[in-house]
Amino acid sequence: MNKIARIASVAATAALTLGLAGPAHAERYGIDDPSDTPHGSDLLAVDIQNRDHKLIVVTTHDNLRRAPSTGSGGLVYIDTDPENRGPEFVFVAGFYRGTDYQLIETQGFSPEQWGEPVDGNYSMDVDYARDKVRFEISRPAISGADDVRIAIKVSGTRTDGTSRGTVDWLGSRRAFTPWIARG
Ligand SMILES: [Ca+2]
Ligand SMILES: [Ca+2]
Repeated sequence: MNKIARIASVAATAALTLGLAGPAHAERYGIDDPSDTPHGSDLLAVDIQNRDHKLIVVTTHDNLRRAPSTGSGGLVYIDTDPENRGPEFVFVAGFYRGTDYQLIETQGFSPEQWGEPVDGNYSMDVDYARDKVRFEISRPAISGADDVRIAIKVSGTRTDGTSRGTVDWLGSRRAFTPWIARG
């Protein structure tokens, strides 16, 4: 085989590998969300990658700012067990400077159903320039669950100090995405 043919052969093999890896692995789900509230926390898009070793959720918002007065924050509910009604985990996070985040076990959507913090690796990063929040959750932190589906709720504080009218769910209230296969 001459050099050109060898390169072409390698390229063809690489293309085939990528072609097979696309649909069969790395399940990904993306969806836009309309402008629903006047607040900067308003959810505009979500991208979910259920990779083999970690779950990545990236949310896009109207306008995220560092100021604590924004009160911006969100809840990412993770459903891992279709036999058990509702989500099994909730990622609770503030989106302004100085706030913290925590992944918590839960029996459902209501804060009264929240349980203990999860012992595992997870992180959250806010990109104020791009109005994006990136949540990364290691597979063991969600008990090694395979397929997942997600529900997201965000909210903030208005200039009058109340949170009235700032709650925004991905889609409708307490609605989950379709099940997303483990990649
Ligand atoms: Ca929205
Ligand atoms: Ca469940």
